[in-house]
Amino acid sequence: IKNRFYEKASKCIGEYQKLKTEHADKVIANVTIGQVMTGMKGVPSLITDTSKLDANTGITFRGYSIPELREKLPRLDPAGEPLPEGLYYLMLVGEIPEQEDVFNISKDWSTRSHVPQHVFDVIDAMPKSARPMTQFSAAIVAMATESVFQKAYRSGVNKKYYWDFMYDDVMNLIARLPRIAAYIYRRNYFKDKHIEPDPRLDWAGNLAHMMGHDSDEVKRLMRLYMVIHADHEGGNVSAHTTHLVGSALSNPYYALGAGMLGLAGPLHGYANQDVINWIFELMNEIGSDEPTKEQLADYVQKTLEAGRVVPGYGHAVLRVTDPRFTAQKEFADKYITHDKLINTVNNLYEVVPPILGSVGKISNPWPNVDAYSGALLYHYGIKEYSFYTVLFGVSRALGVLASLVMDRLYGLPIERPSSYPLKWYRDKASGE
Ligand code: FCX
Repeated sequence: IKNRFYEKASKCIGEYQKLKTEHADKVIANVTIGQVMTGMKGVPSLITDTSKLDANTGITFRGYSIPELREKLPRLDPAGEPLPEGLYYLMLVGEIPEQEDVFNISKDWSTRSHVPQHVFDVIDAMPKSARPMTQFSAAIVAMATESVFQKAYRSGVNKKYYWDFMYDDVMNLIARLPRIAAYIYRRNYFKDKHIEPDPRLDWAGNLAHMMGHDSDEVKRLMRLYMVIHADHEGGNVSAHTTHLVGSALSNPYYALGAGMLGLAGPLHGYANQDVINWIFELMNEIGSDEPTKEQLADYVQKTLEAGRVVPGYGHAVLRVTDPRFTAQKEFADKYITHDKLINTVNNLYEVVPPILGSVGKISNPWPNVDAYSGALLYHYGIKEYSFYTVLFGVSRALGVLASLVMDRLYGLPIERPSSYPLKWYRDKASGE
């Protein structure tokens, strides 16, 4: 896979250089004050090959939508879900892999999956009250002792080989994340009763296994979960942070650790825990675990009146129901006949959009990925929702780290946009 990646991706180095030198003055967009004031939305400023987000159709990975991935990527059995190993290959190489390629990645990750003892020691040094994302990001950063990229840089390696060392770091890091995540899970919620990895299992199946959830259905869910959360083009907080920190030639452990801290924010990945927390709050206040649609509508109104966001709804780019939400709903429709929490999530899907739509200022009233994921995990017995963002993080690593390898292959520079005092924008607004 390394050779295949280099063969394909190295062809783009020339293209990048040509754009940089021959077309440097070409204007591709005008930036408005509105865009600056609303988080740089829609300003083209990043290069990301792994995936692209369309406001009306959702995410595609190298051109393939989520339904297409579920159909075309290799699986362990025909009725199951695609293996995230295949998605990683697709993001990196740009082609749908063969079954054999996917099994090779599984094996490769399995052999690279040993986590050094000091990483567990760092986790164990923290109180169990430390949030799982605090433990997860600290563990990732602690593993920077293993960075071959950092060692190569310090030994003066030529910059044209950076990508090669980055590739190995990234493969090692991805391989170890399930073990770290499961360790935090078992430490926090199962009194440190850890479960050893099973080298015969695939990457996501092993994660479910090490967490102590061994049924075939949970493993299927975990594979789907790891595929749909893996990437969402380059501008979201976790992807952009990883890329930005990497642009300083920080090693990928630092870059991903930083990205994970961005994912931990409530407007990003933490929303997947917030959704469940908010639904339990709602059930508690209403006094029923089967609230009616009228009761749900009242609670949504109350949430808005309290100046809070409705978690799991809205998006910075999307303007339709998130296809990642739909994929999870299809999974639930296929496997789950009756579940009060899932029913409530389905009812909220009917109730919330018209209310948010009527507010006026909310650009997208539709659900995002986080509106469904927690209810599915909860149904399968993964009820410790303060842990959910870690699962998002394990998956997100696939996309952002594949991009990091490409960043170093293309030789992307240190990122450095300009900032101005507020007065400068005020003067611009009044034409001075
Ligand atoms: N509930 C209430 N208000 C909302 C809202 C929601 N679900 N979504 C947006 N708004 C509000 C914003 O807070 C903002 O209010 P303000 O002008 O008073 O500051 C206004 O509507 C305009 O925001 P908008 O342009 O629609 O959205 P942004 O791009 O600024 O923000 C997020 C996008 C996703 C952050 C926003 O919709 C939100 O806070 N949603 C709830 C949290 C959530 O689900 N996050 C997960 C997103 C994602 F899928 C992920 O990263 O995992």
